[in-house]
Amino acid sequence: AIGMALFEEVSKKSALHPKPAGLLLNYGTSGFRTVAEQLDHVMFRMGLLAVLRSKKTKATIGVMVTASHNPEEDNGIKLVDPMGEMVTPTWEEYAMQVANAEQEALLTVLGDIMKREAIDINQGAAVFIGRDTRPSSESLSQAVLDGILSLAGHAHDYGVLTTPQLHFMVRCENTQSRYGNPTTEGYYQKLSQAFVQLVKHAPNRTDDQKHLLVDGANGVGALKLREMEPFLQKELQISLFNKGTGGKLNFQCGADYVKVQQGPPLGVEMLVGQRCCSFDGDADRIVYYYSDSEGRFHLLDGDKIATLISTFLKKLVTQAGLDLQIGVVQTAYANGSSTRYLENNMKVTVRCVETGVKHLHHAAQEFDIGVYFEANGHGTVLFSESAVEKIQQLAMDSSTSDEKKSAAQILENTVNVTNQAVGDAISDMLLVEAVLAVQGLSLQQWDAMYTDLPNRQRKVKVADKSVITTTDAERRALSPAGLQDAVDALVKQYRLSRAFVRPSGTEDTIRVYAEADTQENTDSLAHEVCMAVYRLAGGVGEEPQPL
Ligand code: G16
Repeated sequence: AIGMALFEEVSKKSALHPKPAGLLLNYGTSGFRTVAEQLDHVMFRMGLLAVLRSKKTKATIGVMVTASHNPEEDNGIKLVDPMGEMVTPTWEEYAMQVANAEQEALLTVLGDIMKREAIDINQGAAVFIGRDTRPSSESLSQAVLDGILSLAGHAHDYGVLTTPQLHFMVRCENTQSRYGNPTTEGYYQKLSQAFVQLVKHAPNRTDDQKHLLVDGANGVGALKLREMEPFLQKELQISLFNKGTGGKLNFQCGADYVKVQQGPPLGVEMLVGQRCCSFDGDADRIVYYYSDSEGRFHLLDGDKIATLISTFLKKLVTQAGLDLQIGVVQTAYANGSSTRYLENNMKVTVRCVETGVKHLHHAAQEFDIGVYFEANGHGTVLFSESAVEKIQQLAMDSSTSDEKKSAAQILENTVNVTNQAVGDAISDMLLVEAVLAVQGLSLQQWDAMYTDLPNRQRKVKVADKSVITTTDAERRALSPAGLQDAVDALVKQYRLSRAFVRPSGTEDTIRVYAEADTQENTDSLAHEVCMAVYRLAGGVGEEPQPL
């Protein structure tokens, strides 16, 4: 009887969030993502689905309203599972069924999922909601709330949060606060305490060394960083740009812009050699950069961050005498030089998986310490439970040598400064800053660990991006016929070259990646691959032009 009444409520409320007939959306690399106007029904329905997921897992589930690096006009939604990780693949499938059901079929689809998953309708449900600063996010998160309440779920709306903060809250809640307190204050406290402890191992830092320029992409990261500053006890002195007070979100600024353009964002006044970083629109990505005395721009992307962190961790693990396997997980976008450096110089295991944090996170869980980063700056470090226990025991062991103990204490604080739920620009920033400080490394020294191969990312518009399918962690195209052969033939004409094409899972476009011995050759390879995509995969609009 309870079930019937609830279903009537859902039916009534869903009529207020009608689905445009015929509209079909994909749960992509990181949830649903499209122009904000098309998303109201998706939001309402994801509220419903989050309640079911919560009943199923008997835990709090997260919903984040954001389109991250996409233009301000877009929006999207990400579902967060109990440990703060991305929702599991079977439920991505359900998410698509629920989002795409025509109005009259919605209740049947929900009923089927409940049957398939043996969900008890009387089980309680709780959902945490967060949203970014997009103008459309407020009303869209109201729609999520409507969905949750119409299925009688309990909702906690955090309002504006970074995506990683929402993931953090969910993990804290479901570990009964062992991971931290599920409040913004809890987040600031946990991360900054660990950071302050870490930089104690680097006494006498000058003001210059504590100074960092941050491009907030005109998004939520800027707001939250300002809130966090007092907790950092002046150990980090931040000059914040693109704070969102005037400029447009992600427009000519932010991590994605800087990575793709390989140049500085608008609105940041950088002096020669100054340490700068950019967040993206929901603050789950970060890249570093500086400009040298000849005015050359140097980018330190996700690959460089992964290398810096894994080198640091390996040194500490060795110094502590711990037997822990460190692995690095990358995607096809990882610069060839970074992979070679990690394998040949660092002697760590490297794995390559498909684009999307969900894939990297999963692969990183197979190591005692799994460092995962996409080249675009999305990543974090995962420490297995047993690794954390070993580190903690050693840090407290009074019989151990000072050297080992100090290494273990640094490792322990490294664990605590890291947001293990998901890649997090703020947490990654603190981690990088601490690693540089503790090792006394300058940005230039970090940059010199290896030299990136020249690389280029481009986009090609096609009529239907699903005509391109890929295999081998997206490094090879299976369809359309002839495309991979064409790419192979082009790659052969250059030295140290590599290229691949794949459909984006967040934008309506095909992405093209190329690298080769010189920037000129890379650009020409990238252009030729774009032309092959345009010709063989149904390009629309103007032909790709050489850069
Ligand atoms: C999202 C994903 C990332 C992915 C990026 C681009 O980032 O979380 O893992 O690399 O999209 O994906 P694609 O090439 O499929 O469009 P964000 O920061 O936009 O959430």
